[in-house]
Amino acid sequence: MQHVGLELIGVPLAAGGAGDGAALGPAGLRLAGIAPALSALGHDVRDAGDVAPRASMIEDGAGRNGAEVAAWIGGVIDAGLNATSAGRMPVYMGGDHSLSAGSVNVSALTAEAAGRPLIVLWLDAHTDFNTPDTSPSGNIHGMPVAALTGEDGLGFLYRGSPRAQLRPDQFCLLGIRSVDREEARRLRAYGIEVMDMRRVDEHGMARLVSQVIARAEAENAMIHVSLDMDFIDPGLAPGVSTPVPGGANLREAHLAMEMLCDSGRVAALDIVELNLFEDERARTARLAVDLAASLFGRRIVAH
Ligand code: EXY
Ligand code: MN
Ligand code: MN
Ligand code: MN
Repeated sequence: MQHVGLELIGVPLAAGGAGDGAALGPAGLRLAGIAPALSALGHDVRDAGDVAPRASMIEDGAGRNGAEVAAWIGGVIDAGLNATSAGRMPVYMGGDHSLSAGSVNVSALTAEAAGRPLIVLWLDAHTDFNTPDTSPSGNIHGMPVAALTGEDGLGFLYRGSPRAQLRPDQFCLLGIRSVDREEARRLRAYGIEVMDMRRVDEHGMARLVSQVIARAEAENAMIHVSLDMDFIDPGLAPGVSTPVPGGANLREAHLAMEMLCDSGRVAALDIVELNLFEDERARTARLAVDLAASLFGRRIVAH
């Protein structure tokens, strides 16, 4: 792949998730060697350090820890725009998945400024399309897709920030196997594309990822890759807060990354929901680094 400037942005955010372990995610990715792994592929890698939450004036947030999550998302948007305005590609190291309400917004703003559409490939066990009204837990990491598609009850997350318009048809959710009842009803009503694990089983990962890339080619779109580590089967990636059996296997996950790399359309990467408290001998942290390496050009053999 073409060598690019990559900007590592740590987001030690756990307030949007279940439990506190996701706050150690950036440290885990750094210790597992994400910077040298990407540098070894020829990229110019800069570690911007950890995001600072914005001083928040919000008192009327919703969901659990709403005001705190909003402050972090403000910090994510500032750091992401700082990277993209300097022509660097952000790699957001979470932290829980609520951070993607900010990171995907940055990619959409950046694509908009370049006159390009954006497609969001959401690799996850969950659809993250709850709202404060439908959520069974109140945890905002189960809501970022709703926030990004303009759900009224989540606009507070963007107060004080520029905000892009994202339509439901710009999202493709892949690897899904846990959807709440009301969430499922809303996904259908909004027409969001859900490629669940049954579709992976029936059609294979290659065909599904090809479809996403073909659409991006037809629209000349960029692709934001949002990788929730619970996308992968918990037998391989136990270090997550909300494991669901029946996930992607090792080769399916790497193949998706390799194909996305070859598309030349990746705009940004989120690596989220790594929870070191739940990990076993750092295998999930190491797997996350290996998947990032596949996305940025590592190959078994050169083709
Ligand atoms: N759907 C459940 C909820 O909203 O509480 C679980 C969400 C888990 C979200 C993880 C990060 O992808
Ligand atoms: Mn998620
Ligand atoms: Mn998830
Ligand atoms: Mn799609």
